[in-house]
Amino acid sequence: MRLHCRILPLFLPILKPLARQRPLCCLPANGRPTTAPRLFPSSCHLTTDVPSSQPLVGQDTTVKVMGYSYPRDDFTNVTSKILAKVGCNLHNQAHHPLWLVKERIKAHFYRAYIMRSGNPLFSVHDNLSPVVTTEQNFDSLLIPPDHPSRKRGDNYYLNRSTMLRAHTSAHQRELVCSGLDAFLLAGDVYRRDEIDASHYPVFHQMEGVRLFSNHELFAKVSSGEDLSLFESGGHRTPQKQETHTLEAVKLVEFDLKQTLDRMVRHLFGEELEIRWVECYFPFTHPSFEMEVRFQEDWLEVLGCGVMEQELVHSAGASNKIGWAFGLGLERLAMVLYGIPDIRLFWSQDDRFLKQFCLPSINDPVTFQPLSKYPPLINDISFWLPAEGYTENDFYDLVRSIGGDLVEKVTLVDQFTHPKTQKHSHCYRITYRHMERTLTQEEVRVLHASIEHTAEQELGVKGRY
Ligand SMILES: *[C@@H]1O[C@H](CO)[C@@H](O)[C@H](O)[C@H]1NC(C)=O
Ligand SMILES: CC(=O)N[C@H]1CO[C@H](CO)[C@@H](O)[C@@H]1O
Repeated sequence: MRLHCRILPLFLPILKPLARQRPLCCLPANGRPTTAPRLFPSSCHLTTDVPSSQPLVGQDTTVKVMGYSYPRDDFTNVTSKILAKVGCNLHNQAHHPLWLVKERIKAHFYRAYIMRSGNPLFSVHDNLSPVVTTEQNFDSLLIPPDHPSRKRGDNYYLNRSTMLRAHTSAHQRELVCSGLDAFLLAGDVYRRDEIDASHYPVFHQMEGVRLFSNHELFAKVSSGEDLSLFESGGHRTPQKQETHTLEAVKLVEFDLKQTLDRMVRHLFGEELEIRWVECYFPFTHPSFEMEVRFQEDWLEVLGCGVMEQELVHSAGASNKIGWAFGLGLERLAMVLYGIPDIRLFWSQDDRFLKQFCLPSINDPVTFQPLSKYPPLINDISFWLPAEGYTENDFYDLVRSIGGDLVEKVTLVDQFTHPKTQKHSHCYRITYRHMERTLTQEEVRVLHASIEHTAEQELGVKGRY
């Protein structure tokens, strides 16, 4: 345990190396998948039920999540549809494509980085609660109090000081604090967002952190004992932070890029074209994004950088320097397995899941599309209230009522009335069920409920 840190409750199971895991194949001789015990609530599936008339968390004075009640306040904006996803942990569901990507990354790190004792260097944490304080999610990462990423419109708050984490980086400081120098962390993250084939308000991330002492970093450099990690009186430049020496930063940056290069080549193959783009994060400097060449395009797959020393210092590891990276598991799985729509990850359809029951996690597989059932498309137009309306509020409301039956919502038209100066929006909602054909009647009921609730909750005035 590091000095100066509050002691972490030991809810961080250190997972066993891969060799101890149960066999990977879930296809017995007769070719039918064994039904895994359903450990998660039915709301973890694609939502197929009829619309509920009370879409938003009701008038309760508390919000219940994972067996704990949080008093509501003026910041609370989590919906019951979102709360129902907490605890699903798709990344821990054996043979799920998100689990496959996580396991492949884990196996790679376990095999490629071994300590002298023979144990894996990186520990893996994939069971931390997604309920975090705003302090963890923002302040611990040096995100300023007025930073736009804190907006209520972009996050799910339980109350003013508690939220569903918006990124796995929310745990960096506490894990470093608990004494870890090298770890991977996977988990579900939550963001209010638009709705389409690549955006879903719940997704999964994997985070990696590695810290070095003076000795560890310079061990391979001749006369390395004369070099140091830190200097006083230095300046912040595009290459480095004020407290770091340039030689230390360059070695950390090299190790970071080499580690991630090896990881993505392990996933995509040696031939992969990779490029690094400089970018900005409040909690790393210098910072980079990795892009890979995929189907004629450059695709951003992860963000990373040299950890801000202030963060490392506040976690009680002042004598070390480190790197951190974060990646989206859905993004990687969609590319690796050719999965076209992010909502498919929530499918419990055997025709989807069965395709990922591979004898070995490294076996290549390309998703074969389920037959697509026809969409039903309905428009909704309304006058906006004079103030206080945001598009994300409407997306969230549609998601709350329509659940996964909503494939897409697009703003197709907007105009301002020349006389009254009132604004009007028209949205096109595409409804589609992944597993059967929707009826006009089902969609009519849903659509009417969206119209009605939008008037009640958002103060809009229907134009139908
Ligand atoms: C939010 O809820 C938590 C847990 O009940 C509580 O400890 C905290 O004080 C609440 N925050 C605010 C600002 O009320
Ligand atoms: C359900 C709920 O209260 N949602 C709110 C979440 O936060 C946004 C932004 O402030 C509000 O507009 C929503 O009404």
